[in-house]
Amino acid sequence: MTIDQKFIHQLVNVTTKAAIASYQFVGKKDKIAADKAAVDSMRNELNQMNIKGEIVIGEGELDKAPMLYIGEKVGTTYGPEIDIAVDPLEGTNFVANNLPGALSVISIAEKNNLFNAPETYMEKISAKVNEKGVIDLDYTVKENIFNLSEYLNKKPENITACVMDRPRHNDIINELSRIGVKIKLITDGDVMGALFVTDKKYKVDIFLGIGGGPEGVLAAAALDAYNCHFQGRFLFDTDDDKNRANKMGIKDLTKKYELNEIIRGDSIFCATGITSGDLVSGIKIKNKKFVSETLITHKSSGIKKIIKNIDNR
Ligand code: VTB
Repeated sequence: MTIDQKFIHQLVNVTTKAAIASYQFVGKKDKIAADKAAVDSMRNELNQMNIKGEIVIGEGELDKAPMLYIGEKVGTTYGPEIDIAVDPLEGTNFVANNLPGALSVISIAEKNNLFNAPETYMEKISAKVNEKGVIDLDYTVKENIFNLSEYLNKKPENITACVMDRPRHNDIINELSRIGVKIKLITDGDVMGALFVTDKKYKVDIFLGIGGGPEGVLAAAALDAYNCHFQGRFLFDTDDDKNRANKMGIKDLTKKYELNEIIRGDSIFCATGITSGDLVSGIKIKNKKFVSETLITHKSSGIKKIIKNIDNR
């Protein structure tokens, strides 16, 4: 089974509208209002789609409503059963502070093909490698870099690693520096960070570190279409996290997931820029119209492209 291509433009519409809604808050120092605008818009647009949709990766669980919460049903119900992962505003700090890289992101897969996980941290690694055993979450930083260096036929000092700038990554960053790897530090937005490995133009060979689990699942959806390697390991630190994971049917809390255990079968991924970043341009206003860019991937048709959209409001 595949997901009908007609859903691509409907999803581009969903993330584009959410991006425009959030754009009104660029530089306004209000993360919550920016996020709420994106969430409200996304829910409204999803509810108009002819799908029987369920949010499996969202912003928290039921108690955190009015966010798009895990388990929330969306769509008219007249259509296929679809699992949905959303990050209506990825990079709330970017919008609040008018910084590059804010995105509105969604991914869909057929029912039961998208990992159902609570909102916790995830240890992640990605690279444009389609062989097993080159990079692995269980390897040391050094092993990963040396293996990748051999695989890419590139000296370690010519390899670039993208890491989120967090104290928890000090050991990774120090080790990368010791080996002489070039580091690309990002302040937030690790969906984008993980996707930098998809194309040479971003000049990133490997992405690693701990970030949001939902962001990891979303990145995996796009990486699948690019035939990249991705592994994720959820980190369930508190008892509350562990109980929620158990309730969701996750038995082994320390399991390392391969990309095809996180997302299976066909999928669509859309990310629309809110503020301009390396991946896509942000919202621009030209002749009173909103111009946006969206990165789209559709696994079964092999579509991987950035499209421009002009919103006639
Ligand atoms: C990331 C990143 C987000 O949160 O997953 C991160 O993609 C989670 O880590 O853009 P921290 O708690 O350390 O921030 C963001 O930075 C913000 O939602």
